Amino acid sequence: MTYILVTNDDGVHAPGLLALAQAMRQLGRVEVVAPAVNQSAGGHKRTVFQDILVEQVTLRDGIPALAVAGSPADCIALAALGVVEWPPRIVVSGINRGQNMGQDITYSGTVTAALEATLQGIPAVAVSLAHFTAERVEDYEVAAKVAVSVVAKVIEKSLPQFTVLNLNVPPGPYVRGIRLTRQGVSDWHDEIERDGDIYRVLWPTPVGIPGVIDEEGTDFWAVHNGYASLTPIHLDMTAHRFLADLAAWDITISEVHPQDQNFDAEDANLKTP
Ligand SMILES: [Mn+2]
Repeated sequence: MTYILVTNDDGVHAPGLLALAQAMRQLGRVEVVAPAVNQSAGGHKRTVFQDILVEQVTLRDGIPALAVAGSPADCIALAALGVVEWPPRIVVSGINRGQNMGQDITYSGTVTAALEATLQGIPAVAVSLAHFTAERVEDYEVAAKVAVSVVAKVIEKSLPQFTVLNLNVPPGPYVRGIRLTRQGVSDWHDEIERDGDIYRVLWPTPVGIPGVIDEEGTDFWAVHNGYASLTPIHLDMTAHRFLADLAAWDITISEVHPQDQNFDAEDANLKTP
């Protein structure tokens, strides 16, 4: 039996999660562990110094689920640490209400849940629908079908270490196919409002996909052109192409230590975490 863990960042009662959980039942046994409330744009947050409440809930079609008072990454960590009965063979995160492309993926709880899964040694796919106002389960059905094709292949092939797949599906109803893409560049313009001491940062409200640099071969380009976009993402965030330039800066330091006669450099090194 293939155990599939489904999570999201929009919260356990989001329509995209229900559509995804229903579709994944074609591929194995589905367990749902998801945030109790919307955690969108929460990034790769983990709860480590506070208690985490986990409650049994029932989704609209009767699927049992665990609602976690925490982040998407908390959900994955809890599952990997034994909160679910069986170790998940794969994690599928989504279907997010709205795309997760370009550098927005570092904000995305949908994507960071997948990143947490690969840290825990579980292959993972993040799934997003490029439609910020999709409220009905049916709105997510096409994206769920695309996800089934991708997830079935990942179950067969697995994924390299620290590597996840980021799937974005255009708002439909037709999807022209799937394109392997690289991460593009998003170019949002946040705005701020002030009311006395209260500041309100307004996220851009996208109509379509504005404000992006729409270069061929990117995730944005594919979705703009009616294709599902599949981007492999790796957790090695080193800017490899910049390393040689940085070396040419020739940053050096002389030995650094406190001006304390009793300072024991060897002892200090031992205590360095
Ligand atoms: Mn979200």
